[in-house]
Amino acid sequence: MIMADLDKLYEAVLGGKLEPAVAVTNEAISEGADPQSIINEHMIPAMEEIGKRFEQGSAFVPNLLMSARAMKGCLDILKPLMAGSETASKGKIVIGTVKGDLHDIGKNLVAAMLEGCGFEVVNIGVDVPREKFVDALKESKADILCMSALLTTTMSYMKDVVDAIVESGLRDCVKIMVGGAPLNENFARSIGADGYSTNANGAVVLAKSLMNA
Ligand code: B12
Repeated sequence: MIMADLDKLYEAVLGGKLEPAVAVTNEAISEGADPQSIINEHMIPAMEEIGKRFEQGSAFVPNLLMSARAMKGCLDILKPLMAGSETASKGKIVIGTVKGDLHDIGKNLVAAMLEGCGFEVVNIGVDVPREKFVDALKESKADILCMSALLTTTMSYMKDVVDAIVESGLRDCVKIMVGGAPLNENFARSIGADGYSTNANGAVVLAKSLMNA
């Protein structure tokens, strides 16, 4: 029985209040709450709401940053609890947000879920140029590359990265997955990616199917 008031977690992430968000998360975890449900049912809806308010002009960049900080604080607690739930590695994945783009909440969530579901994940951060993606793939010998973009102005850079991978001769050794709010299936296909998903759960399903393909 979960006694922790998870509505307060929603309010804390929405209000950008790190300490209360972390406190409710810790309480819920100690009572046996499922990390994935905490993220999907309380934290993501709060980020969606702050995004909506930002679009409507009733929230501003500092609000977004505070909410992002609260979300990250909770994710740091939940991530280790999701990892290692399955033992043998399902495959190796390099993940990064493309050049010019600093959004990393969604990417980190995808990375955490993939890790939690048995993939080995190399997270190479944000604002990643094409050479760095190629180098990371060479170094890690990853099976899958995941790219994230949250801006309409940066999503086109994904094509540059795909081209760089083709030029480096690695295209046949790696599957490419893309995601981020402004993307869609058609865009993913048009840049030559192997798959697209709108969310972190879908990313896991897709990665598993690409590994079996
Ligand atoms: C938080 C936020 C910020 C924070 C980011 C903090 C951080 N550390 O990430 C800060 C304040 C820094 C920020 C800055 C900016 N932002 Co901003 N930001 C957002 C906001 C509100 C939420 C994004 C988020 O975290 N969502 C929650 C996560 C969980 O969802 P997600 O990222 O979509 O990820 C999910 C899926 O997309 C998918 N996914 C994501 N990546 C991948 C990868 C793969 C491989 C797969 C399969 C799936 C997948 O799975 C994820 C989990 O389910 C959005 C609004 C929105 N509704 O999206 C605006 C938004 C993206 N930002 C926007 C803008 C304009 C900016 C700024 C230009 C603002 C400014 N004037 O300074 C700057 C740009 C900075 C830069 N160069 O990147 C616009 C973009 C508009 C556009 N069409 O391009 C948006 C849409 C807001 C708006 N409506 O105006 N932002």
